[in-house]
Order: sequence, then C-alpha cells, then structure tokens
Amino acid sequence: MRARAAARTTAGPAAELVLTGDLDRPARLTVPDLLVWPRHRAEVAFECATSGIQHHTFTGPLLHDVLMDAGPAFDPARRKDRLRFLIAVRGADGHHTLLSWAEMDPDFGRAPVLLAATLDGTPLDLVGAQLVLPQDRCGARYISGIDATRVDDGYAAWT
Ligand SMILES: Nc1nc2c(c(=O)[nH]1)N[C@H]1C(S)=C(S)[C@@H](COP(=O)(O)O)O[C@H]1N2
Ligand SMILES: [Mo]
Repeated sequence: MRARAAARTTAGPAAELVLTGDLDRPARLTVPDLLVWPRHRAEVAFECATSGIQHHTFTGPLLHDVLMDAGPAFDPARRKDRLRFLIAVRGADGHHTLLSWAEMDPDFGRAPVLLAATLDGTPLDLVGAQLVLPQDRCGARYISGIDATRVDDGYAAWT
C-alpha cells in the first residue's frame, strides 16, 4: 500500500469517474479501467464557438456498454422501459450535459457515444475520460475530465 501511494504521488493522482444513480452496480472507474470493454475509434470534427473547427481522433468504450454493465434500473427486455432514463455527465470543472438514454440506445437513436480513454493517441489517464458524440456539430458536449456520470429515471419527478 505504501509503495503504491508513493508511486501515485510521483505520477500525479489518477483521474476517476463515479457512476451513480439508478444503478444496481455503481462504480468508480479510472481511465485504464475503461480498457476492459471493446475499444472503438472515432475520427471527429466539431465546431467550437470560440476556437473554430477542430479535428480529433478518440478511442474508448461505448458509453452504452459501460452503463449497461452498471445495471441500470430498467428491464432490458422491455424497450419502452428505457425511454424514461437520462444520463448526466459532468467534468471536474463543473461543465455538464444531459443525454437521453434512447439517444445512444441501439434500438433507438443509435448514436455511437464514446467514453474516450485516448485523445489523438495520448492516454487520458491523468485528465480523465472525455465524452465523444460523433453526431454533434458543436463541441460543447465533448465533456473532458469527466468526474461523474449519473443515470436516472428522468420521469420519476413527474409522477
Ligand atoms: N470539462 C469541460 N469540457 C468541455 C468544455 C468545458 O468547458 N469543460 N468545453 C466544451 C466545448 S465548448 C468545446 S468546443 C470542446 C472543445 O474544447 P477545447 O477547445 O477546450 O478543446 O470541449 C467541450 N468540453
Ligand atoms: Mo466550444
């Protein structure tokens, strides 16, 4: 334990993201932990209101694969059951966004949303994972340095 703590101090603290909300298996994941899921690659272009068009290559698991393994509180066999769910993604600086579950669900919007572990070939181990939405024209939802992701029944507040 002592040796490990010392190694971490020299390398800087590894970024971690917490998966919380309506999940059977909430988790804490480092960026290297993301490599256990099948790895996807996305070559993307997005526009930033302040810095113009950017081109990047990201690799990492599908957000859908990671969240399915955390056991969201719906019956996976019933498609309608998933439609109420929302995903909140937050960066360590507080920048955040909401996605609907259906947006990335293979039975609905099928957006290949990634939880990227590398950016242009560089591992994101120290900064944290980045949200990648190849379908977005604007870069604002490409949240970097993710420290928390929450899955919730977004309809519960109405009923
Ligand atoms: N954590 C975090 N991620 C963020 C932002 C931010 O302010 N904080 N800005 C977004 C915006 S507006 C854009 S265009 C992209 C690219 O930002 P960059 O130009 O800083 O790389 O990152 C997105 N991800
Ligand atoms: Mo931006």
